[in-house]
Amino acid sequence: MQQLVDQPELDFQSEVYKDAYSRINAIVIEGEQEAHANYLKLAELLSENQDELIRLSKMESRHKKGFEACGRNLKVTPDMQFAQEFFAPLHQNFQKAAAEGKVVTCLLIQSLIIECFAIAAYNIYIPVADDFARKITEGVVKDEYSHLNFGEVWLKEHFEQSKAELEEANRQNLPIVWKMLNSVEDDARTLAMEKEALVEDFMIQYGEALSNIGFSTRELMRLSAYGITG
Ligand code: Y39
Ligand code: FE
Ligand code: FE
Ligand code: FE
Repeated sequence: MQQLVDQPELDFQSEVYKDAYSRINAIVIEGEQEAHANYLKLAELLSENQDELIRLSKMESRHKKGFEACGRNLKVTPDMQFAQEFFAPLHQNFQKAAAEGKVVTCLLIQSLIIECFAIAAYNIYIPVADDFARKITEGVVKDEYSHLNFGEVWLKEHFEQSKAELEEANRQNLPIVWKMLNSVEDDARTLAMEKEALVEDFMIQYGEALSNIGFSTRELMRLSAYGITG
């Protein structure tokens, strides 16, 4: 993709860039690691989709390896402690839902919210990434659309009995996403990823997903903006 004319040249070797990358790269590595574990857990909970979910979990492991290579390529050590704290609230909510057998909540957290977050982040990153990371990320983002599709198809097929749990899970988890975005806003900007663009892309992906599952326009507008200002 063409560099915007008013975009200052990014220096991928600069200490400022590498410092921000140590956190963003760690978030992505941790996210892929947790996504791997989450799909294995979903494979346990949804035995009729076991083989497909195990296949998705293996894709997440490959993504993790790819992003670890991106960090090594820039000679950056990922700050995994930061990344674990970053994901802790969503991670805890997923674990709790899984322990209670709440498959719909687990799917909303991983296959809708986290996948839409990943798709938004990777779409915004690709045009401003270094050449090595861009090639890796282009391959990964295609997979993430297929993970989102798994969640959409399952929830569409079980829409009527899932609707109330989806609303409640959205209410508990979407505000966490806005907090997560705020907490990396400065680092993302250092990588030339603007928060406004991330929010916009997330809302488009998430709103489309809710629409595909069966929510009306009115419902999905309310759901996808929940907690964004407070
Ligand atoms: O399904 C997946 O592979 C998702 C786990 C990966 C999440 C990646 C989260 C990226 C957030 C980056 C924020 C940058 C501003
Ligand atoms: Fe864990
Ligand atoms: Fe992934
Ligand atoms: Fe994924």
